[in-house]
Amino acid sequence: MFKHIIARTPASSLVDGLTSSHLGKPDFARALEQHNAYIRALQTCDVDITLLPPDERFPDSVFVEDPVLCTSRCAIITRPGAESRRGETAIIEQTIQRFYPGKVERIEAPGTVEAGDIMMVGEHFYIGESARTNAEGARQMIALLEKHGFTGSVVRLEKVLHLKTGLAYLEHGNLLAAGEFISKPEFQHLNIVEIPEEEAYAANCIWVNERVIMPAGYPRTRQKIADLGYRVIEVDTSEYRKIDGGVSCMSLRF
Ligand code: CIR
Repeated sequence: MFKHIIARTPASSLVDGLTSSHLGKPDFARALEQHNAYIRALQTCDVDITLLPPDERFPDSVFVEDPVLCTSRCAIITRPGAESRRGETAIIEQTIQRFYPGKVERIEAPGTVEAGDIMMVGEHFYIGESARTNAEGARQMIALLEKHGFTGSVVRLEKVLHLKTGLAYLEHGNLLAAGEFISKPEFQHLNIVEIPEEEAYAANCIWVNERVIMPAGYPRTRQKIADLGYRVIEVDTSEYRKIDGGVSCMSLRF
C-alpha cells in the first residue's frame, strides 16, 4: 500500500515543456484544471498528498516522478538526462529529506537517470536504458538499490521516452504493456495485458491502493483493467500528452 503522494502544481512555463509529439502546445488553463482533477482522484485513494508550488524556471517540473525514486527503504535523487530538467532535483530535495531522514542517496555524474525509467515490481526494480537514463546511471541505481536490499536489472528501450511510457505494473502480477514491451523476454513471467497500438498512450497508468488511475478516452484499455477487478478512475491528461507526460509522471507514490 502507498501512504504518501508528492505532486507539483504546473507552472505556466509548462507550455514550453520538452516534447517529441506533434500535438501542439498545451493550453495552460486546461492543464491546471486537469491537474486539479488528478489530485482530486488521488484524494480518493487513502493517501496523504503533499502538493508543491509551481516553479516557473522548470517547464517540466510538474513531472515529479523523474527527479527522485522513492522506495519503501530509501529515496534516490536522480540526475536527469535532459539538461533543462537537471535543476528539478534541487527544488524537491528538501521535501524528500523530510520523508526520508538519513536515507537519501544520489546518482552522480556522469550517470544520468530519470525515474520515469524505473518500474518497481515487488522488491525488484527494472531500469530502462533510454535517451535519458544512461548505462552508468543504471549501474549506480542498481548498486544503490542493492545497498538497501533490493534488486535491479536493465531493460533496453528503443522507441519510447521512458520505460513507464509503455509499461505499468498494477501489482498482483498484472503488467500493462504496449509496443516494444509486449514481447520483451524479461516480462514474460508476468500476466501481460496487451495495450492495442491505437491506445498505446494508456499503457501509462498508476496503481494506487487497488484503484487504477488511467487517462480518459481509451475504452479498450479501460475495459481490460476493469476486467482484472480494479476500480478504474479516469482523468483527462490531454494537455500533458502534448509534452510526452502521463498519469505516472505527475506524482511520486510511496
Ligand atoms: C520530458 O520530456 O521530460 C517531459 N516533457 C515529459 C516527462 C514525462 N515523465 C515521465 O514519463 N516520467
